Amino acid sequence: MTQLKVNISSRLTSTSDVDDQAAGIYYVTYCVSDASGNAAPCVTRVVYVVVDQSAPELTLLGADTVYVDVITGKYNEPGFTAIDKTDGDLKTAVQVTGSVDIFKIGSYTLTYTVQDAQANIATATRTVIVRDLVFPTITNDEMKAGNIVEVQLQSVFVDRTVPADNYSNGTFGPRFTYVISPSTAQGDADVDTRVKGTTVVTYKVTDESMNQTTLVINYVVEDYIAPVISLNTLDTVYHNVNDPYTPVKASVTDNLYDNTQVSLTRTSNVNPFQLGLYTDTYTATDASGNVTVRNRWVRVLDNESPEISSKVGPVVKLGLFSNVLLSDYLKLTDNYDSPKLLGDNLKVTFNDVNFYEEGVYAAVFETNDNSGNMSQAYTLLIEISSAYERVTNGVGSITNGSLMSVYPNPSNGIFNVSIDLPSQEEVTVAIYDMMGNQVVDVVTGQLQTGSYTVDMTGKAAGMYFVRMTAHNQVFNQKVIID
Ligand SMILES: [Ca+2]
Ligand SMILES: [Ca+2]
Ligand SMILES: [Ca+2]
Ligand SMILES: [Ca+2]
Repeated sequence: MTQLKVNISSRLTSTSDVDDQAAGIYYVTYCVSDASGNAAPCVTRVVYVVVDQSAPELTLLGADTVYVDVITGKYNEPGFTAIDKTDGDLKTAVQVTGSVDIFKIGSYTLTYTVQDAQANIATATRTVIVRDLVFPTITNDEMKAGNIVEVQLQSVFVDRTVPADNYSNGTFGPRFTYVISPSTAQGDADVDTRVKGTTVVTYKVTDESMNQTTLVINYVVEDYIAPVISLNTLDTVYHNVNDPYTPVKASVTDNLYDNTQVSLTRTSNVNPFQLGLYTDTYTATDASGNVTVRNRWVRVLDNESPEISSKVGPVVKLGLFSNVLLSDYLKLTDNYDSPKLLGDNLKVTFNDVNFYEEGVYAAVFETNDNSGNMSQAYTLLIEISSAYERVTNGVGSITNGSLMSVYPNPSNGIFNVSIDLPSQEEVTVAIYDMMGNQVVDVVTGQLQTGSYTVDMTGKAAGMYFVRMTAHNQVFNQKVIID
């Protein structure tokens, strides 16, 4: 018998409680019967409704591997994105674990994790490498051009070379290797200071990142200490002008060489005949060429006082009515300054000479040289007597005749006497004849300046003297009446 198959799908019925908006377990039941009403057993499908099973998409921005300079560098997070098909932007939900210590060389891993509402997890990692690209340094403050360090012969050698690296600090301590060759057991450069010569030392420092720096120093062992000059005098010496100058010999010592190997020379500009400040300059040079220069200051000075004496003996003998400059009788001497200068500095401290009256008078003088040395006061005695010859080798008086002037002179008997003193004082002016008799009293009183007309038209023609007494001094002016 042939079975006839007929499609009866159209007769299928189903029941369902599926809610695809809510997670859960649902059932769909399918039943069918044929046209004859024969029912087949119903079947049931279990439907699991689940929400979002896909993980978010986590994407790191920037490089997967980031490099940072140790200590000086800084790790800046390049950022990331996290997008979930269901939950949208989950960037703020991303958690980063792990850390970077920029003070420590190494490789650090940062782990980024994000999960959606259904705990679907996404992770990513980034590698941060803290590294040292800076080369170590080697320094020696005493090093000169040509990498030369001078080492004093026969001294104790101290290696002052210092290695350093940026990745060596208080926290970590020295973090490099340091190799010196040649070196001593103590690790310093091996420089023999007992003999002159050059020792070449190589310093090599390598940091943990294998950055390597090399320095070669030429240690030159020599004598660098200059000789010492002793002046054997004070630094400044005083020397009397016009005395021959023989310098005190300086002496020299050296740390290494004896005097046969050290030269000592002197140059000098000392002029003992002229006041001034001079130098003896000593130069010492040892056999290694070390030079010392030292100056002795030499001050040439005049500390001798001038002297005043008389050219004609202790007493100057003059006739009545003599008219002289008393200073002409003085002899002025000094070890350095000229008589002219001493004369310019001459002072009269006392004078009572009256040329119109017999007697023994005195004039006291003193002077000083240009260095300020004062003479002793000198007293010149003047004897005025009719027994001596009248001397008229000078018109005026001891001091400047401009203190008193007579004009016109010669005159017809009428003339003017004018006085002009430095200060007001007791003054007497009178006219005397050749015999010493006062013939006219011109003026007496406290005066400084004044002009007086004298009428002598009634007197005999001839020579007269206008005599002014002021300040204990006598001033004479010859006047002629025609
Ligand atoms: Ca998801
Ligand atoms: Ca370094
Ligand atoms: Ca020396
Ligand atoms: Ca002098």
